Amino acid sequence: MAQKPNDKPANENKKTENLAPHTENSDEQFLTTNQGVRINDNQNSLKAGDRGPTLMEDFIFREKITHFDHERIPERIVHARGAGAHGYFQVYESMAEYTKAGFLQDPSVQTPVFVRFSTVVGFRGSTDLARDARGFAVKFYTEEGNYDLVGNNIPVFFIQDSIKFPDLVHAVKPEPHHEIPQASAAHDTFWDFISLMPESMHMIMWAMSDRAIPRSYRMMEGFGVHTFRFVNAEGKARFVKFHWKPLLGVHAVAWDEAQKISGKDPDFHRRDLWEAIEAGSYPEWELGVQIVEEEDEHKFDFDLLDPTKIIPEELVPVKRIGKMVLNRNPDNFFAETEQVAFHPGHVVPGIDFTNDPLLQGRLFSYTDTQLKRLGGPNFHEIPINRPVAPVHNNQRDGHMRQTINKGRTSYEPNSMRGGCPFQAKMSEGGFASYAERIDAPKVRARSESFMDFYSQATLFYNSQSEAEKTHIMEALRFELGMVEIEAIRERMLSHLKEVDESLAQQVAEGLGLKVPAQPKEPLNQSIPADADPESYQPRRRKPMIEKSEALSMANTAKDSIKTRMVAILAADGVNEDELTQMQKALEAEGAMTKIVAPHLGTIKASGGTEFKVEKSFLTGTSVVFDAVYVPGGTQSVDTLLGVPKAIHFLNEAYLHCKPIAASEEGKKLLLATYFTKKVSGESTPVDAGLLLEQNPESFIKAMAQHRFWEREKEGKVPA
Ligand code: HDD
Repeated sequence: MAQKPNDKPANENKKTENLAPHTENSDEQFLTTNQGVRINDNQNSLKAGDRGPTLMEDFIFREKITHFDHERIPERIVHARGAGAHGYFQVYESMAEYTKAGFLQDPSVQTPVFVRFSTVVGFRGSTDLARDARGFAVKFYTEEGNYDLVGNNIPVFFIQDSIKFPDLVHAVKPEPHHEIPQASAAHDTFWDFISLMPESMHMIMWAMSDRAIPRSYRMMEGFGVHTFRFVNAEGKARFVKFHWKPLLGVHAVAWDEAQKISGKDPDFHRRDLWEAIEAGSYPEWELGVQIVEEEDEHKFDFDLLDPTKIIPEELVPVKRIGKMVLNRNPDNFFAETEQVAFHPGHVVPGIDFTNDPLLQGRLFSYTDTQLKRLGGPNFHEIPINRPVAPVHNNQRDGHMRQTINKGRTSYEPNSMRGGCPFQAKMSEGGFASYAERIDAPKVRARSESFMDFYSQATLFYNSQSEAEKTHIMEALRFELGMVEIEAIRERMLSHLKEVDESLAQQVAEGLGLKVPAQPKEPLNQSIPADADPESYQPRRRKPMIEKSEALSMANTAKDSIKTRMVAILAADGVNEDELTQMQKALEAEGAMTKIVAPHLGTIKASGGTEFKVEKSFLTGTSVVFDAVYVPGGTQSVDTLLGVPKAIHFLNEAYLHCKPIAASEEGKKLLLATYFTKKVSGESTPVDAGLLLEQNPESFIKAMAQHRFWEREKEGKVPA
């Protein structure tokens, strides 16, 4: 098994070894052509005379330019923008009762993984902070072959059948005539489509929630979405849903903040992931499973095969079965993150599919897309895609074939090679599909059990905290506000009414519309031409539960400030004792601090020590920090009082509901802000995120809360 020998660095494993022969390091080396010929002049092309034309003979020039001309490959049609990392997965205890998957048996085994996080809609060069679902794709390099869990940070999907995927993606991508807007669903074609697809309503609730603007890839959940199957060594199958639970909790930024980050640092999430790993603060998730016995398949008020539904954790608890740690950044973005090819159909013995019609379609799409994107059928030979398990078969040739297959036979059965490579019995690890019994007519149809479009959208909405509900309402006002065609807005209001009357009402107010009493046209237009529309009408089932705690981010882990970024606003003369006391206390809890000052270089503290300035008010911005601290020192505070951007920094941090701390003297700067009355105590209630004395312990506690959304009710901070 892929166990890590003790004498190796912790982030080396069998996959690192597998990548090693393919890596290149130019240190101390001569520059050469691709043929290995050393180059003597890389500055000038070969010419007929020093002012003459370039000669065709110049093989160095030709090779260099030709390669350059062919550097680009098609980006992914969805999930084009992403960031990846290496790591490992380790199971807590054997899962043999449920699955024979080798990597889920032995708690002493670390299985190498490569993970790629992504936004869905935007192009490769777009922004990380778009309102969007995030891809969460994990490749496990197991001893039995690669297993890919290709999920999202949202547990449901927009559509129930893959045949609608091209329609969905065409609708959400920039509009075809002018390619506007970038990385955004806030436009007519998307909402036109959605307003005619009631099955998307549950996903829409998630996409309009703060889940769609995560604080960090490291602070989001992941979901396999579909119901899969676990199969044990006795051949017994059970349904399973996969979850990734981040140990840092699930946290988001504010929408205004997300929009600003998109301008100030469009690489915010990939930078955050990279820097955390470089700093040794390795991101960690627990893998959770919800297991359902086959005989319980029809016990729920929804269909387990419907990818627009969750199994509420109250009905089937999530059992945490292992941990994933990301501990190594890729060496080369293109070679690894861009060329990695995921596929929900990459499974290992012990894990199998169900008939979820979205999953079934995905099983076709992913290989097909890699053929186009990576240029041919040998993409599995690209180093990042190679399994650590040996590969032997009779597939041959094709563009860019790397493997040199020995021998005369490339067919089976054969006698000339004693039948090799030979089939494996199930007892020898051979994959055999779960023998599900199917006896049904061949029809183009959708099961009536998929027709409950609104109950779980309502369940999600009802499970949100007050602040989260407000954010959903505001997101809908924003998105539908960007839509130009009024009929689309109205259709959406009709759907929202089905989810929650008061939500529809509030959104309607923002749009200056009335919630339609009766929709003008049928809201479900995904009906086959010859079908009886009656059987495609939405039907509400009585929900088994009204609320689910796990659906609200307000109930997430709030016990750590590890890797949170704190801005320390300071200038020359800053109170050295206060500054260092706070810095030490925060860093001891795993937070990171950066001094933000009027200029770069260094500042001289009251005790004479020079402190490095990480950001000036020009290069730094409050939106990339989690919290702000203002130490004292008369000279420092007086200087900052004369810097409007320092005041803006604080106003903005306050607007985005972040914890702010100041020492007794630092408080003077806070009195110059828009929230001065809160600082002077003239206005109540007391803000638990505003710490007005030098008290690292309280600041740490406040930071662990992440945000103080109740401030939003004040609604008048001009930042
Ligand atoms: Fe997909 C990429 C996740 C439905 C077709 N998908 C892609 C990636 C993720 C997902 C995370 C990026 C992988 C990477 O980082 O390289 N997709 C999902 C989830 C879905 C889903 C969670 C619903 C549950 N996808 C889906 C459907 C289809 C596709 C229904 C088509 C029938 N997805 C693709 C694709 C992509 C892709 C076109 C684009 C690039 C790629 O595959 O490698 O084949």
